[in-house]
Amino acid sequence: MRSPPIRKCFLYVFFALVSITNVMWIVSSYWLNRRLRHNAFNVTYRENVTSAMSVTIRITVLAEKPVCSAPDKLVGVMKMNMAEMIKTYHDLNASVSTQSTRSGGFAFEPDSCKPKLSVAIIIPFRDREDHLKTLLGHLHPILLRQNLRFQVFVVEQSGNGTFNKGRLMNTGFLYAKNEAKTHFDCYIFHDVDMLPEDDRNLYSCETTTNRVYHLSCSVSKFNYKPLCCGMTVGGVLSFSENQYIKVNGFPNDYWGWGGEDDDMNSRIKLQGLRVGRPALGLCRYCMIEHERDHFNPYTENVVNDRVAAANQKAKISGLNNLKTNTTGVTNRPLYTHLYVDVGTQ
Ligand code: UD2
Ligand code: MN
Repeated sequence: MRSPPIRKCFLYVFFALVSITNVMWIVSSYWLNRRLRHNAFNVTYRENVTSAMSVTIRITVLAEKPVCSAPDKLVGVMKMNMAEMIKTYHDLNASVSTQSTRSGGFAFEPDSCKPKLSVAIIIPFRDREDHLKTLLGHLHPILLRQNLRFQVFVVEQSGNGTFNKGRLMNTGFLYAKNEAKTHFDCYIFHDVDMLPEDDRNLYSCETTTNRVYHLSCSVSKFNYKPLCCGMTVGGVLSFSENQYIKVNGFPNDYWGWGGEDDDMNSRIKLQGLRVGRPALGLCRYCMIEHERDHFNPYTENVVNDRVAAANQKAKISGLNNLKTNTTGVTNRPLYTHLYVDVGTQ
């Protein structure tokens, strides 16, 4: 049966009004959001657009966030079931937590306060996607609990040539320092397979002393034996910007597995810096078990010769003569991905 014209008319007017209201609501929310950001207010909003007719926008307007105090939500020792963690690793295309805000560019920070420290995490990478998923799902909530602003840079070596971890580290550092939109106080060089076991091990650095920090000083791979004085600085190592520049970064000429960490150890000493280590219980890390990678072979003689010559070399191989080519940069939900041609041996 056909509706009488008057009813049809009402329906048209009704739908027109609803559509106009929706459009106005979206436009005004967008405008408000931009204005408030501009005025240094903090706005968090969530959009859930299920259809043109149903728009839910929640806007929380807070005055300027307070500066973060010492972290008070740390859990301490984390019970980690590796078998479970590896099975339930995180989807790299999804955000980990709703408790964080993007701050200028692609760094994260806690919703509730303004961090005092800003940290770049630099991960050398190739062909370890499962490790990356496990690490990021685990690390992101810890860094938020530590009240940090942070951005993760995954620096992937392109092609199948021999791995060169030093060049990847240096490329990641220079990108984070010069190209990222956030200023970083600390640069933390982080193997992809290292999972912190205690969130009181702060991902920070010393900006005013001569100490760099070896955050991973007790590792499952070495049966949690304390790593100390004169030993390797592999795994997870933290610098201020000036400290990393002072040591001229990692050496560029270690191809394959081994040596670059020992060379770094000697660079640190050569520059009169010291290696600090957190209290033993705090610096426990679980290294995900793995085989040696196919394109990361160990060449004993070459490594030993180079480490012996490390002190002479520190000034001529590192940040100051790095020649790599970053062929792609992609900002993904959890990290910034650099795709790097490190050159050939
Ligand atoms: C030790 C050190 C590590 C490094 C290495 C010698 C500790 C806890 N770790 O680790 O810092 O100095 O010896 O080079 O002391 N990677 C890839 N794909 C590859 C090869 C390497 O992603 O094909 C990356 C990844 O981040 C990995 C890191 O390089 O964690 C170190 O390589 P590794 O895990 O094979 O070396 P490992 O466990 O002997
Ligand atoms: Mn490893």
